[in-house]
Amino acid sequence: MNSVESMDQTAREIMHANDKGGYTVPTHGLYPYQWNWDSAFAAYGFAQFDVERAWLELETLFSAQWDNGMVPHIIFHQQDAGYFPGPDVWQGIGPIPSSGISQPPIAATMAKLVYDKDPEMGKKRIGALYDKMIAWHQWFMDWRLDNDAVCITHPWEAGRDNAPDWDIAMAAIEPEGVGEYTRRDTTHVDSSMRPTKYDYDRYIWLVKRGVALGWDDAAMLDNTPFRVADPTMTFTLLRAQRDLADFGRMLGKDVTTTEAAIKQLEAGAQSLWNPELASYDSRDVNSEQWSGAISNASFLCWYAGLEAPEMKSVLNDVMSTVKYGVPSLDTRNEKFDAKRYWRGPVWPMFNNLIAMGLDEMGMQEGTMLRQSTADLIMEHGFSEYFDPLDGSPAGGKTFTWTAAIWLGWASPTAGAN
Ligand code: 2M8
Repeated sequence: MNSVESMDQTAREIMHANDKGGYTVPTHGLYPYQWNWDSAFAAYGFAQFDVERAWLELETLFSAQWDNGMVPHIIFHQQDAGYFPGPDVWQGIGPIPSSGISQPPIAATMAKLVYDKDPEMGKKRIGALYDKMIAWHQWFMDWRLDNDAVCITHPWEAGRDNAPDWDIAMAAIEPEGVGEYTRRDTTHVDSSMRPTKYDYDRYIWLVKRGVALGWDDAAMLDNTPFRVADPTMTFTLLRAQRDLADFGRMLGKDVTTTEAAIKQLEAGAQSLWNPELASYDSRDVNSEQWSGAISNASFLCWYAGLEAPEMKSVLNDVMSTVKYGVPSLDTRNEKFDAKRYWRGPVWPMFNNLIAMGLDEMGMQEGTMLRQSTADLIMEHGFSEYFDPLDGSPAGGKTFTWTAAIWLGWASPTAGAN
């Protein structure tokens, strides 16, 4: 068994090894670019030993912001043949080559954790980022709402790429004209741990649709084939708006608009309550059907600041079926697949977000989740995700966000420095 000290040391080494100077790759090979929410986690990890570097990570992320406020999900700082689809396929229209969709907005929340490490430095750095965060959050409010819940326009936008939440919407797509392409992910990772060709055909088809429409938000909304109201997006934006409002008050800004958005998103969150499932769920906007999936995103309700007492027994039921929770899909769901990416595996960084909410609500499950995540990483390393039944590591190795949340939360020494 590794010692805590050697684990802390390895985590810092992973962060350094994945640092490209100003931004961090999730892991070399599989993901050779800057990803949006991965970078926010990276900032949190860096803040444990280098607060200056943490702010730089967020500043680099926002340097790719589009004129409409959108902050892209991938930023292609340089070409790399090891990843598909790259900048030539995406044809983003921002200041730096990028993808054309966004990702769960956790940057303001992570910025708050970075700020707390050194408020004096934080006061100097948050000012320039604040307006950019406001513009990004407003872009979600303008273009992504349905019944006041936040929708995704591509499975990659939620960050839970092949989650069953999108199966209905994906089935409605006929991926004509996608043509031949070569995936790179399955040269790095066993294909049984990755999305299928069926998924990729539709991912690429949706990217091509965006390119054909010049990534124009209004045009893309028209007859949109893919629009799913999602707990990941709704809960993370609700939380991020609260944190941004706190920053705004601290900076002496008028936060009326952000406060109104919080009220709106609180109402929107209730439109994700599936009474039959007795859980928060994803809702397909076009077919008006529930996905019927209790996912790890369902448990971000507390992180969003909702009391949600009825979700406590749902969490305990799901946790009782696995050795290491929280599985990305309830094991009792027939689509559960222990190793296939977002259809079953446990993701330590997701646990971190869930536990933040549990802790803030004074629920002891937060401490238990932290301990179980620490055991998982101690025993099985810093992988991208893990089999929740036996802990076997899956996906990419030496992963930035796993190292980052180890340093910031899971390690017994977290918070000590
Ligand atoms: C995964 O997604 C990318 C596409 O964005 C991929 O599979 O190529 C997801 O796990 C996503 O949440 C994550 O941000 C990204 C990089 O770690 O990988």
